[in-house]
Amino acid sequence: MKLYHSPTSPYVRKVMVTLDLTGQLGEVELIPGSGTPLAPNDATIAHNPLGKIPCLIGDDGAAIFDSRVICRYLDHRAKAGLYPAGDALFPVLTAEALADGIIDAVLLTAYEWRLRPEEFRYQPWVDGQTAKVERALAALEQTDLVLSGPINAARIAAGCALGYVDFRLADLGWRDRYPKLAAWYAAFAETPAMKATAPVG
Ligand SMILES: N[C@@H](CCC(=O)N[C@@H](CS)C(=O)NCC(=O)O)C(=O)O
Repeated sequence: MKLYHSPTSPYVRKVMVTLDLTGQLGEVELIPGSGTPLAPNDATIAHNPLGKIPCLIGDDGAAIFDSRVICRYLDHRAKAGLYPAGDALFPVLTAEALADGIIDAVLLTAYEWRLRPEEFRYQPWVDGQTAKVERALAALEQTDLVLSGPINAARIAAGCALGYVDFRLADLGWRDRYPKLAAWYAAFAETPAMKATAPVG
């Protein structure tokens, strides 16, 4: 397999942690693929018209994209059980979507200050994205399938989302407001798969 990759993308991190936890890390070649809406990456676009990473080239040579689809493919490929069968699947998918929504809001905020010229920045829009992060963190604080029990895809996504909050919104100070989430994350962030993929920059 090939993975269009960036060391700072939290969506790519979800895939890397899933590869590691399912014993498939040695089966994938990493290819630099990062771009932005203003500076798209041609190599990524050749496989994903949206120009977004992660994008995986699977066993049959076809592109698989969106981190949720890739993580589910890898789980299916390894029969790892990160996505439970039956009715238990849907709370995990919903909690994964909640964590991904945190990443979406933080990424949009980061794009605002990294890509948008200063005279076009609109603070109420940034505040709206930050409010989404806050509400989603409050919901994760109440999400038992993230905080305890067997490992699942939602927990991986939540770990990558919190890592990205710390990376891009270091001043948010979320730990005091969400102590259960903070205690869980303190331990999860120290696991080998998370330590090996921590964003640097
Ligand atoms: N929903 C997608 C989001 C992927 C995404 O937005 N990736 C960013 C990198 S962190 C990207 O490639 N952005 C480039 C762009 O938007 O043009 C997923 O879960 O994979």
